[in-house]
Amino acid sequence: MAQKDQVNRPTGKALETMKKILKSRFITTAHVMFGREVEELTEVEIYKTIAATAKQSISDNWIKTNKQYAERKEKQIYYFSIEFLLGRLLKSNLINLGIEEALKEVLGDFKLNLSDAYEVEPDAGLGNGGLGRLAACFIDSLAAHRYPGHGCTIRYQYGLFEQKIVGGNQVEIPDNWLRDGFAWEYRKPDKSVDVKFGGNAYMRDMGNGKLELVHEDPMIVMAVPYDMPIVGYHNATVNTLRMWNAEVNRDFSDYGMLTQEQIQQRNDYRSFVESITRYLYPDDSTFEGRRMRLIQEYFFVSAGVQSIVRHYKKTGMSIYDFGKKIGIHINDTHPALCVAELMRIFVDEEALTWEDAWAITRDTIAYTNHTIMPEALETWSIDMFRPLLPRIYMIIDEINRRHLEEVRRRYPNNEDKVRALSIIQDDVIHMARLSIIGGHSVNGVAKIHTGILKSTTLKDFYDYTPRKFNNKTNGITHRRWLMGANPELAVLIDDALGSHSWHRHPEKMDGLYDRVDDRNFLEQLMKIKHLRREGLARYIERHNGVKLDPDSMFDIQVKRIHSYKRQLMNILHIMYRYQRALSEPGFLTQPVTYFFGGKAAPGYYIAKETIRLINVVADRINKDKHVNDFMKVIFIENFGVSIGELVYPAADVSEQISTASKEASGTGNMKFMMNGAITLGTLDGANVEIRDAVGNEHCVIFGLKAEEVMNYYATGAYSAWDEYNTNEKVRTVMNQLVDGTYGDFRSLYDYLLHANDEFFILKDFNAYDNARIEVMRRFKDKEGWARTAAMNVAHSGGFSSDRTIDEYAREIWNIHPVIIS
Ligand code: GPQ
Repeated sequence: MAQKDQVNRPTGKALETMKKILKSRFITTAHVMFGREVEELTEVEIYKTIAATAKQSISDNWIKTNKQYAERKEKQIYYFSIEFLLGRLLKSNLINLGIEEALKEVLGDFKLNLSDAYEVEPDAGLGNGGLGRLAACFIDSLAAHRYPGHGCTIRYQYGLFEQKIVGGNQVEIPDNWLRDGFAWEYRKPDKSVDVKFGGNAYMRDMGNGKLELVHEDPMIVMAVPYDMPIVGYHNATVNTLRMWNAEVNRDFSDYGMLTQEQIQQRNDYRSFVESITRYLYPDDSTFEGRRMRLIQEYFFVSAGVQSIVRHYKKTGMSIYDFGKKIGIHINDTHPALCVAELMRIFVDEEALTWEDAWAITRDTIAYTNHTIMPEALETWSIDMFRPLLPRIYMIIDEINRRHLEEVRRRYPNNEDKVRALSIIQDDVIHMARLSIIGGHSVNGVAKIHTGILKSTTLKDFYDYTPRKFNNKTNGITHRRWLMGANPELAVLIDDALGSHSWHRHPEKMDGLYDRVDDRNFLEQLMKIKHLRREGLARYIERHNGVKLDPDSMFDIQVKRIHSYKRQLMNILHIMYRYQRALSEPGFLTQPVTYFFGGKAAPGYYIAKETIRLINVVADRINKDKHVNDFMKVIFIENFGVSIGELVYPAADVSEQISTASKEASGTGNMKFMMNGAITLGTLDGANVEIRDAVGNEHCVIFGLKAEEVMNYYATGAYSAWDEYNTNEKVRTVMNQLVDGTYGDFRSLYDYLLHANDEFFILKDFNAYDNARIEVMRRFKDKEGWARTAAMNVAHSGGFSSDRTIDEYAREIWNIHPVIIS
């Protein structure tokens, strides 16, 4: 980037001036918002006053940014995602604005503590896991690198449920995150648009040889946008995340004139509309096929696309240049209807020819795939789809008809190919196929994942249009996951590199490579790790009532609970070691604290039983004086972004143990590595690239390879029973699931044996055992371990989403940094 980095931390006179301005704004804001002196504010009011003070540093740049993008007719990117898992925003906004230090001091003058205020903010939990958090990291990096790139999503009234553990079981509590209002949003009712559902759509002959669309009796839902500023890091860029809310489009107060039936209809309509944006669906990587989910998808797609076209037309640019000036990125297939909605607007409203509309649409759209798991792929039955979205169905049908004509020209007399490439097959609409056909780019999220898409999952499409396919390995924003979550480590890196430039150019972190043999540096790094373990231990003592040893090895698996992620293998292995420890005194030599954290989808029985097993085993072990100095097991309740900020920096070992081929990328693996944990993992997702970056000496890899897994699936040659019968370690712990040692876990036993262990937990068990022994062996060598931690931090710059976003910008979107002045 051309422009020189600005100074990060103001000092001396500049700091004094900044403090003065912030202080007077802070006092005035308290007066204006709450009619109170600062000393009288409640906790929530303090938080809100700080947020509003920060907003005053944002708004000028936000207006400027929008104005300059428009004036310069810059190409804009819109990242459509049904989830944005933002977490808390106050701290990251203050860091990005460069006013955190100054505000801390201003608050100090009032005997207030900034970190207390951070804790008051609820997480914006508008996502389930990796996919939603990726979107949040991406918009941070877009703004940091001054790209004209925005987000588009749903403003759910309730985010992902809050998890409570009651008697070992997960209980779901609604996440009423908007209860006290959301400080960062701006309602823009004048920018509302109408979204149509149902009714009757057909083409009418105009008499002059022209056909015209008629859409009779649709139900109209008003989409109202709420905009959030996305603040660039120490620059003047402020992009926008637009969140759509569903509302009734008129105010019905004239009940007196209506019949009972009409009143009933209106009430039904109102309750339908109000339910559209009420809940985030809590399923991660699993397709549920619920009608309301399809309604949500079209709702935010239609609202988002309509508002983009409306805004574009205001700039006066030609509709034929739309694809050169606008990019729409669809994050997985949930926003795939962007393809059909763009076509609808171009053909029905802008009167373009089908051919022109299609060329522009494909120029505009790009798609990211996030999984190869068949149960996650979205397929809507025509029976459900057509009555709900009649015009959109007609358009998809026509897209497919023309597409298949082309397929038949390419592959004459090959109806197998036609079926495989058809968007609609057996009365079902395949959303991934629509996304591929309707765009110019398809990408996977890690090298191995993209490879599998090309060779297996999407092979027919790769053969058909190989040039559309490309890889973009995921990344995470190091500003939140390192600078925000582990400030002492950030300062250590600043000092070691003698510069702040890695804050926006994370690849410069590899300069730390020069320090991995520097004793003093390693000592400080280990001190910081200790500090973070103490912090997590304090949190756990408060929440779980269990006292932990901050000198023990912290071995952590935090992520959604899912069979393929194999939390079950982890806890079975802990059961195995515990059982050995009881029968062989002296078996345990290395104190280890094992942590789990993550939510299960409410209807996912095996995942919920896994949580119960972890909690029952934890309770037993934590109360057993025989082993207590050497092992403890902790289930961290309600894992999410904010708790993650406490957890990742405290880890020594990062558990990344998914069945090879199943985890598309993983991003938690990157958060751990960046904070100096060693990866204990399979060759899956981005683990492969982490291994390539740090080398085998600085991670521990085990288990079946992706090809081996896929071979077993293809040949059916794996038998869980054989594994059970021939492997004593496996048999011992399996039997404990049903012999009463921990109560009754027959469902897990049956899942592994009778359902043939679809994720090879028994098969990989011994390899996992050896890998864990290897990790403990390495941990005992304190110097070697510190060096490994340093190597992981040093090589983590390539896993910043800044790198990922630069690649998207260059290779998919064709956008450039815009310097706001
Ligand atoms: N992912 Cl399909 C989700 O979090 N939810 C989903 O519904 C699907 C994928 C994850 C995927 O499992 C991880 O491996 C990725 O790192 C993440 O998306 C972001 O790409």
